[in-house]
Amino acid sequence: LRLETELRQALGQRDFELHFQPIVDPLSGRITSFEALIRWRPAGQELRPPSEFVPVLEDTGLIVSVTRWILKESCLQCRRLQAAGLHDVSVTVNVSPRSFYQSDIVSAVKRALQFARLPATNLVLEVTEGLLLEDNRAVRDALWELRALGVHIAIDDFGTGYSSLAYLTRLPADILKIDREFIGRLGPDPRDTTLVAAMLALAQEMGLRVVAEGVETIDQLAFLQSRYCTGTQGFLFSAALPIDQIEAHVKADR
Ligand code: G
Ligand code: G
Ligand code: MN
Ligand code: NA
Repeated sequence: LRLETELRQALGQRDFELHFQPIVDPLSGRITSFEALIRWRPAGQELRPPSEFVPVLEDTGLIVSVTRWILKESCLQCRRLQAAGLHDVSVTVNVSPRSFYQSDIVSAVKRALQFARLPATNLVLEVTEGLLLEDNRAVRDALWELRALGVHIAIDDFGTGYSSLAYLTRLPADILKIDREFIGRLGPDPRDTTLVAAMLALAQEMGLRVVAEGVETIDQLAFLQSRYCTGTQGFLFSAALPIDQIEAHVKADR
């Protein structure tokens, strides 16, 4: 309960910040997108990781207004990076199931895009596999409306949920994000390597893009390149960084 009170205050005082982690095309090395990841910095204290507070935001429903803020801020910062020289870069925003059930996510997305003057095709929404498996009518309608706007849908933590793949043929998914659990085990056990290869083949057959998460080594990258994986994300490239640092890098590279 104390944490809830603190989080309500944080919302009013704007004690949240977004950090951005690059998603890289493994063949060209170019940055195609940034995943926005929320951080909480209570006044005068250390940065707190999302595992400590996102569940509380969800349980209390505070996540709905936090997500509205994240959407606007992410779209604005994406425009800023485009202006700094990353002309067609996208931004990827995590949207929790609660925001689909308890708010008008489609209006929130439209408002954020208009506010930032960001083309819808430069916004990716990350949803968890669990949301899609529930097969809820309202969620399905919202996903199709978002797709009609031009927004892309990515499935986070792909492969860690249930075994049903049926939703892939019914729902408007554009991108599968292979959980870092699988990428971390590439190499040592050939069965895990086979599994990732099969996920990549499935995605290719279905015309979906893939982002491999948690890429930390050159060997993992080389394997993903050899299988024509379309996106890579992880500490090999960069952790999530504040926007000012990213903008400085982008400008220095030009
Ligand atoms: O950044 P790491 O930074 O520790 O993020 C851990 C997890 O926290 C993410 O995989 C994601 O599930 C969740 N998370 C991070 N940022 C957000 C956010 O902006 N919204 C939601 N709903 N979840 C987030
Ligand atoms: O949305 P999701 O749960 O996938 O959030 C990504 C999380 O993974 C964030 O907490 C981020 O800090 C973390 N992360 C990103 N890249 C790496 C990596 O290469 N290795 C590890 N161990 N964690 C990573
Ligand atoms: Mn994510
Ligand atoms: Na993930």
